[in-house]
Amino acid sequence: MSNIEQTLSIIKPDAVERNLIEEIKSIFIKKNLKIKENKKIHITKEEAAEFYKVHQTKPFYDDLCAYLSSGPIVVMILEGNNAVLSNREIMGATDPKQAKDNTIRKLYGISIDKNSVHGSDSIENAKKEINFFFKN
Ligand code: IDP
Ligand code: MG
Repeated sequence: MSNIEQTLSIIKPDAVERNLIEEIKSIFIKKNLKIKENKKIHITKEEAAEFYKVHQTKPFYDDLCAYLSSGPIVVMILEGNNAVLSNREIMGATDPKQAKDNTIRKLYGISIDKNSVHGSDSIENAKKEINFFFKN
């Protein structure tokens, strides 16, 4: 049975800087996730802090917010069967060193912080994150 969901994906500054936008998009498309919305933006550190506020108690929070706002990013709504989990599988583990072969983070991630992509971790967070970037 199909279970069509939407999730939020971000191509992070390290990947945009290395001109990996089209490669990464083509991986989602090959794996049957449609790119429903897509925009290249450069957010402020304050916006990054709002987006990542679930991590505000973590020791890496400040660096994380500085990083996400350090250069252009591409934010996308991906849609497809079990899109939230499917995107997480396509991305691979947070730390590229732990990520499985052929995942985006294994292929392109540089380090645990410069790990090339973000993906929502639940349906509820996907809704919040989509709304954060694509509210009208
Ligand atoms: P996720 O991106 O795989 O969902 P989260 O645990 O939600 O991973 O962490 C959000 C982001 O924070 C990660 O993608 C990574 O860039 C960064 N991060 C996570 N853990 C660490 C760490 O231990 N040191 C530095 N950065 C980290
Ligand atoms: Mg996360």
